[in-house]
Amino acid sequence: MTDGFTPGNRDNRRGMEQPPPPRFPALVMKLPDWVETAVPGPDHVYKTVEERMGLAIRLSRLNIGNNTGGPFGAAVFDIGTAKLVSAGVNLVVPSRWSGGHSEMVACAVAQQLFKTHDLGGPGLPALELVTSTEPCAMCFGAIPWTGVCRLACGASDEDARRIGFDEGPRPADWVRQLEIRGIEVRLGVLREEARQVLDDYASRKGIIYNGRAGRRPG
Ligand code: AZG
Ligand code: ZN
Repeated sequence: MTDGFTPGNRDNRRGMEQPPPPRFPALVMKLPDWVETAVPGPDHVYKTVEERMGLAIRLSRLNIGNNTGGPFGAAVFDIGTAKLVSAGVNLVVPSRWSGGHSEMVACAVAQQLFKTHDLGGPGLPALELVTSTEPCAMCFGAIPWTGVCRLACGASDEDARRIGFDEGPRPADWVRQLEIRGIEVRLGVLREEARQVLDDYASRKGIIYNGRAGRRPG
């Protein structure tokens, strides 16, 4: 029914009532199209952690070059085969999702591929998350929930803060806290190369998208 003023849902061609549009939008998240062509084929073996980090950094650089998000890239690898499982880039601004950090995106894509929320679940290979910058407080909290069992990081939290990102209140013993939960952590892998992407983003005046535009109360 319509009130005669507001456009209704009547399909005039068939004279049939259509269901109202959903009140809440569906959540759809998609990697930028360029990612498919930016990664080597599925049989490529990433023999070293530096090679795996090289891919995460490459994703971070291409993300700013293509204007598809912030200066962060991540990837999930099968530890046994050393092959790529999934890729992630920062999608915060284009997806209008504050949680769209590269680590969360890479894990979410892996979870869709394996059809489970738990990447440490039965029958799954052991998985490593490689991120171009150390996880922020949000991602630190979320990583144990993803089910990965290894984490490798490039640039440091300090490198990200230096260009203005508020990485949140991560505990000083965050590495130990992950290790207690069965996640082996490696820091500073190709740090200089990873930091260069952050610095380039800052020089180009890329958006620093902190919550509340970085305003403090008061
Ligand atoms: C971020 N830090 C990391 N490590 N990754 C992202 O995608 C981020 N976005 N903002 N800070
Ligand atoms: Zn994060």
